[in-house]
Amino acid sequence: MISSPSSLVKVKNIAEKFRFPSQVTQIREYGQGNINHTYLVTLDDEKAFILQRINTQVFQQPELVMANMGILSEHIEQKLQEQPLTHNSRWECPSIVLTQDGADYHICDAGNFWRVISFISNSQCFETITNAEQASEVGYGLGRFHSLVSDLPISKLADTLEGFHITPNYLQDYQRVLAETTITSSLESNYCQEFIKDRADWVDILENAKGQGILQLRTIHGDPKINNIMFDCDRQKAIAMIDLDTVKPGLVHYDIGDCLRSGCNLLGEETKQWQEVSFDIELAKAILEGYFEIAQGFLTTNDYQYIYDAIALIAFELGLRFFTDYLAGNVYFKVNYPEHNLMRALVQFQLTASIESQEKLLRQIIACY
Ligand code: GN1
Ligand code: MG
Repeated sequence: MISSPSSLVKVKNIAEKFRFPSQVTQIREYGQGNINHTYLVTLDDEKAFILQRINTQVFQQPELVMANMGILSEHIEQKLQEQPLTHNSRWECPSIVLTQDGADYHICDAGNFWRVISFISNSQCFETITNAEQASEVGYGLGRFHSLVSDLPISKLADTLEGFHITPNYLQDYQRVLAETTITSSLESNYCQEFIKDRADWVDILENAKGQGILQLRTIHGDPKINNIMFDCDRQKAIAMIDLDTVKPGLVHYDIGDCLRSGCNLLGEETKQWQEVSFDIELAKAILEGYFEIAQGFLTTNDYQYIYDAIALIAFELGLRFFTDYLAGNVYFKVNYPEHNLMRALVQFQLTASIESQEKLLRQIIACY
């Protein structure tokens, strides 16, 4: 979506409410987010910042998102000072830029919620992974993040998005929406319905383990898809995790699953060639290797038992969320055309099927750690 010049002028007026260290020279739309509206703000000294309009339909208490972000960055900064890193040496956490009034967000006249965070300097992200070295860095990045927050008590964080990654709830939503939808059936839609029906008995797997105390809640990122892992432009090492809106109590399994479902799909989640989608086992191996190298310090034996299921489940869950949104008339994820969410669902279901077909191999790889 391209902003019109007049809407960019409005965004510039919003930017003026924040305390940037020098003059703003350029503002443009930025990134591929499905929920918030994101702009890159460049200053006259070429420093960059991210200005975002938070989707308050999704994040209904955005001030809690900002409070979590503040707690998280303070924790990470303190931890890095106490125990400086030896591997990669550079790790950063985006920081909040305050408004002229000293607040961490601004509500504009139209009632929208805006915030500014720093852009990690000299960094870049990728939509797809191109080699095993990069994959291993992605795994390292998630592992480093989890390790840095492993002693951040979950009681300090608000639940900013209730039900997020609770797969059985998404199944219930789907069943309700399916019963009410006015979308006419199609071959693809019928395929999705069958795909979901065949897996309905398995959607509770992580929640049951959580309920039985086998898996425990920890601080998680919530959305560690690979374009949320920043690489140093020169050294090509993972140096930050961005998009911290969904940092909250959860299972690390959600994060591991999300990282692999996005990292091992070489065609990316926006492809229209859904039948060609597959899960690249070599990349999975490299991501897991990078991850476990760090994470074995805090993972328990029980945690390992559920990693295969998490990988398949989070791909399936995202497919279910996209398909439900398609049936509901595209009310949650931004879309470019009416069948966009259907196409995205087909991609995730194809990926799930590919993960399932490689279950034995994946379990063997996980068992090595
Ligand atoms: C959404 O907006 P974005 O791209 O950061 C979604 C994630 C999905 C992702 C799929 C809060 O994230 O859960 O995995 O789309 N975020 C929320 O691309 O629902
Ligand atoms: Mg996100």
